[in-house]
Amino acid sequence: MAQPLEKVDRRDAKLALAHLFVAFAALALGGFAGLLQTLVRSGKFELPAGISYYTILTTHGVLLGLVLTTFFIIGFQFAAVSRTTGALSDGSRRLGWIGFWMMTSGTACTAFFILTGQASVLYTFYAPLQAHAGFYIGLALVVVGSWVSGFAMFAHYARWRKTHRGQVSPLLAFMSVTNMVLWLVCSLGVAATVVFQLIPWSLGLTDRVNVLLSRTLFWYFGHPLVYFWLLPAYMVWYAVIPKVIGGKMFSDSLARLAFILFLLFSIPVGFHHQLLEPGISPFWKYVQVVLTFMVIIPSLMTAFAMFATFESYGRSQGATGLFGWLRKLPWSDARFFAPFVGMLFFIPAGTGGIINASHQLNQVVHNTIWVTGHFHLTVATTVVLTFFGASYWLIPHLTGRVMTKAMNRLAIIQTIVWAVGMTFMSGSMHFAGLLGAPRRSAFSTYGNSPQALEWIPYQIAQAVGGTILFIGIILILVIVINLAFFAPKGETEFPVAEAAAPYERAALALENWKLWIGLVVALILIAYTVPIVDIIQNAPPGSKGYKLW
Ligand code: HAS
Repeated sequence: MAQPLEKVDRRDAKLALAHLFVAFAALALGGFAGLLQTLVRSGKFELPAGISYYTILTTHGVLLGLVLTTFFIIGFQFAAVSRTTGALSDGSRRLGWIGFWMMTSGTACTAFFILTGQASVLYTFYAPLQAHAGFYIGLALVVVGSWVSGFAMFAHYARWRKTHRGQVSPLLAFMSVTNMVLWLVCSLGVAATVVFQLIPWSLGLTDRVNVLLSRTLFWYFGHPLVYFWLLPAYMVWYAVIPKVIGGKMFSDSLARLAFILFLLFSIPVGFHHQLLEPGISPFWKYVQVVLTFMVIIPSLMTAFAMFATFESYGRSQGATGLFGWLRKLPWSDARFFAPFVGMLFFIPAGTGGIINASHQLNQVVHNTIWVTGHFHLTVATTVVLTFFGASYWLIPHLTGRVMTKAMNRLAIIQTIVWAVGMTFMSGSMHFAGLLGAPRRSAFSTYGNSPQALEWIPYQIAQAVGGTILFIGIILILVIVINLAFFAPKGETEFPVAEAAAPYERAALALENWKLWIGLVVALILIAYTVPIVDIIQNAPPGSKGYKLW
């Protein structure tokens, strides 16, 4: 396998850093909105100046779910490809900057319309709720900008392969490319509904919208979106954490296979978000639920690989007994501790996902705040804690600084604060959801109905958790600002692990993109063609737009 390069090129570092700064700015603003939401839902606090709950809920979801994640991921991936396959060419870097500015101006446009109360349609922007056209146009710019960045990565990877014929590409580059292929294929769905349905409708060019079609196109994008968030966390788990703990990666081929399985199975499954939606035949829901259970397999493979990595390392250090290896792990190193806590939370988070995907159980939890609890464990804990853990080496690597012991200690405290806050908030969301508390709703006692009154203590616990989490946001921002501008100058490693078996050579077939993309297209056509034709052919007249805020 080719020797990985040691450092990210300085010009690529700037590009990556620019993305990370926007991501953390989104975290600051979106996190503050989150704090306000939990306070409002406790029933003990009202927003001043007539600000709508739904305005801050939209701000929170868009900035954290869409902006923080997309910017962090693209910045991280630019750094990863530059580190492992060499400096970007001038052309690719220019494309990267064009993508960055398109995404940033799109975000500014969307944020303007949300903050001025003209787009309180939440992050899923379900029709027939209708936002100002500027909201959709801004989002379209973000998506197209991310494609431009994706093309920059593809071009760089293609150049590397041309000059390294017959070689397997470095793992992090392979993973970044897989994630961008997944993103490109799935975001075609959201681009289609935004460009062909929602923008003309919000501009008044069309009067009515096919609601079911727009939701179906949204979820064609919306579920793979969650794996677009998850895969960079898995990149850190597979390719970085083994090096951080001083061990080796369990298997390079297993990691690649897991990523290919995500590419294949994460897209044709959107109906598991629409299991209670009328207008889609139960047969097609069943097909997509089966495919959903397929996409659980690569996560189970990842759990296996992580356990194997940790146990092999512990045993190599002389650990004995069933769990003796746990004691050998570097608990005081925040680069390991934060992602590890993320992994731990993924066990209940993933279990919750399997419950959601089970058709009958979905009837109990759908549209309840249980689902909000589920995604705060998955994306807001597993993924985000891993991103924080990665920032502890990535930012100083890119800025030419080193993390001090004091900052490392603060990062450990930050992780604990996050875990405690999320246990309160997400735990009570799960319980309240089981008692029927709805999601996407402001505080209400529903005319003091006894059932709604049961939810109040859980909503207060959510506010307690939300407040603790906000302290966690302040802590991470202090650390990030320190690492970017104030930490002592020096060299920080971008850790990249070696495979346990150095002679292991991943099958070149895993990089046969024609084969994998062909299979992806075939699976999508099987899962979606008949239902979409049906949704279009048997469509009701469509709906006018509503502005209910
Ligand atoms: Fe989900 C709804 C099903 C994973 C995010 N999900 C959502 C929404 C979001 C979201 C944002 O089927 C709400 C969307 C909205 O606004 O309406 N989800 C699943 C399934 C999985 C899953 C089957 N979701 C995720 C991930 C997300 C995410 C990942 C973000 C990053 N989800 C659903 C369904 C709904 C849904 C339905 C719709 C519900 C409804 O009705 O609206 C699976 O991918 C989960 C598989 C994961 C595992 C866990 C493996 C564990 C690992 C950790 C190992 C630990 C180690 C450390 C090694 C099987 C890998 C241990 C060490 C020790 C010492 C113990």
